[in-house]
Formats: sequence, structure tokens, C-alpha cells
Amino acid sequence: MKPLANPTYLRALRGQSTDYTPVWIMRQAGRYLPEYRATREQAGSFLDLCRNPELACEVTLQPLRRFPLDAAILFSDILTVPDAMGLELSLNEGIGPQFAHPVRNAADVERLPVPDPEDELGYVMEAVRTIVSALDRSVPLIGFAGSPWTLATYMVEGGSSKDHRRVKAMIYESPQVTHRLLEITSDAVAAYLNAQIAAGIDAVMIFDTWGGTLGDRAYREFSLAYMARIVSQLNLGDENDPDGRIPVTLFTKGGGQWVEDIAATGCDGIGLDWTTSLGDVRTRLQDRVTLQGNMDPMSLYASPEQIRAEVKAVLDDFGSPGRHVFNLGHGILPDINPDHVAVMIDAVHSLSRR
Ligand code: 1CP
Repeated sequence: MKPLANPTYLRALRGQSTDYTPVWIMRQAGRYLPEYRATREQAGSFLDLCRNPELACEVTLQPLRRFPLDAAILFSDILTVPDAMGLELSLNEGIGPQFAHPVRNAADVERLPVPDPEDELGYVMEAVRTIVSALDRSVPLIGFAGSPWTLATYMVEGGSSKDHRRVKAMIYESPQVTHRLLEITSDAVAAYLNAQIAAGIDAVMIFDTWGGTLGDRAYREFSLAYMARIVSQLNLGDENDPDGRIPVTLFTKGGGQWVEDIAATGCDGIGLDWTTSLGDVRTRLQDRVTLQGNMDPMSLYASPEQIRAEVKAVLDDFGSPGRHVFNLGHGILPDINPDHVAVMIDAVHSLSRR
């Protein structure tokens, strides 16, 4: 395979030197871009867009045409996996994602299959292959999945939820049933990510958006343990492969207190939200892993001058050049002005240039 024209993101994740701090944005393909909204309309709906490899490729590339981003991320959603497990996903404007068949008890859990990703999720693999070919080794492609715990919150609640009451009741009332649900979901996620790797992604990201809502012991037992299990099941290759080992980044929103344990999973990168200091975590982990983050997504509402100052503050908090991938601390909001994104990316590149 030909080498990447811009390997900065992968080099940072592997702990190699870089000319500047690489940057990408969680949810970089999405509603804040008018061209995304137009393509979604053309597709019919969000789910039609996910299931159309050509249009999924188009929206993956849209932010890269506007901004000099250092990575692309597959356009899809974490909820395609439970959909393929038979829960039947729909997405309604204003309400958010919903499942027709939520998982509420032991019988529901025992019925769950581990889908064959090339079959039931073949449209995602086709999108990966289409994007890989369109990128033509310009920047790396990040593939992703939800953590088993985060997927379980949607699977048990039947959609988004403020307090995750049903799924949290389940961990205390029926821990064995919850573990079985998380085991099956982990196997589904591992198979799904391995299929994305076979289809050509360059890096893996696992989104644990709701791990931070768990108590300390519950986080380790119901979220982190299953992410660790997935990391150990991935076909990442090794350092001696001509293209290098595929790096894995774990992002637990609200997970700053667990970084030592997250690093112990063998991941290469840890995503942090804006409530944690990058400098503090760097001191705790001593550059054993790469840190991704962590500008407050809301700071993009500010003026260009304030955005530059905020970028500088994040870079300064991290400190001397090292294992850092710049990002927001969570996904970009739908009403952010794309010009402000351009200011942020330019500031990261120019202020961090060695
Ligand atoms: O109306 C629309 O166009 C749908 C909005 C939308 C988009 C653009 C959804 C529905 N999903 C996505 C794409 C998406 N989702 C990507 C694409 C790649 C990118 O550009 O980053 C990714 C990586 C995700 C991941 C995702 N989906 C997460 C984890 C990351 C995070 O932001 O916390 C979660 C929790 C979801 C669930 C989901 N899908 C969509 C919505 C609105 C939600 C969140 C619902 C909730 O708040 O509970």
C-alpha cells in the first residue's frame, strides 16, 4: 500500500515526532455543514444516507474539502450495530434515535444475534471501501463503534435518555443479564470493527459517551471491562507490519478519573472531554498513551480571537510537543458557524508548528 501523504495523526498516536499537532473534530461530517444537510435531503433521511455508500463517502469528504483536517472519520452511526441485531432503528427529527424492539429482560437478551458484519452491515463495509478509494491515501480514515455500555443504554432505554433509569436499574437488579447483554454486544462490536479493519480503515475509535454516568465500580465492571475485551479481540497487526499497527482510541465522556485504567487496556489513545486537564493527565500517564482533546465544543460560539486564545490554552495545557491529537471534548454542535471551525484548525496548526 502506498504511504499516506499526511500521516501526522497516526504518527501522534504511535508516539512518533510530528511537525505540528494533528487535528480532527468529533462529528466533523454533520449538521453544521450546509452541504451535509443538502446531501442528507438528497438521500431522503439520515438512515438512507448511512445506507448509501456513495453518499456516505460524499459526506465523509465534505469537511476535508473545506478544512485541512488531519484525519477523515467514516460517516455512519454507533446505532447501526443494535439495528443489525434486530432492534430496528429509526431516527426522528426532534425526538432522536429510537428502537422498535428494546431489550428489557433475559429473554430479549438471549434472542440477540451477533450479526455477520459483511452481511447485515455490508453497507458500512461498502462505505469504508468507497471512502478508502476516494481518499487515495491522502489522510488516514478513522473507523468507529460505540462501547458496549453506551450501546446498551440505547438498547435498553429504547432511545436517548436523560438519566438511563432502566439500564441502571438493570445493572443493580439483574447484573448477570446485563453482563450477558454486554458480552453479546462486545462480540458484535469486535466483529464489526474487525470487518472495518479488513475493509481498510487506518485507526479505530470507540465512543463511550455514557460511561461517565456510572459510579466508579460500575464503570470498571460494566463499561471498561468490555472495551478492554474488544481491544484484545481486534486484529490490529503489530509494529512490524509494513503499514504499522492500527491505533485504538478510547473516549469515555466524563472519564478523566479513570485514565490509568483506560490506558491499561492497551489502547494507544485516550479521548478526554473539557472537564479534565490534558496537562494533569499527561503527568499521570507519562506519555504512555496519546491524549485526544479537549476544547469545549461551546467555545466555538466565541469570536475568532477568543477561539484562537482557547486553542492556545488547550495546547499550553498539554505542554511541550508530544503525544497529542487536538479535538473538541465532544461532538461539534449543529449550529456552529463553519468559519469558526476554520479559525480553530488554522490556530491548531500554526500555534503548534515546531
Ligand atoms: O439529523 C441528522 O443528520 C442525524 C444526526 C446524526 C449524525 C450526523 C446522528 C444521529 N449520527 C450522526 C453521525 C455520527 N454519529 C458520526 C459520524 C462521523 C463524524 O463525523 O463524527 C459518529 C462518529 C457518530 C457517533 C455517535 N452517535 C455517538 C458517539 C459520539 C458522541 O457524539 O457522543 C452517539 C452517542 C450517537 C447516537 C446518536 N446518533 C444520532 C444522534 C442525534 C445521536 C445522539 C442521541 C443522544 O444524544 O442520545
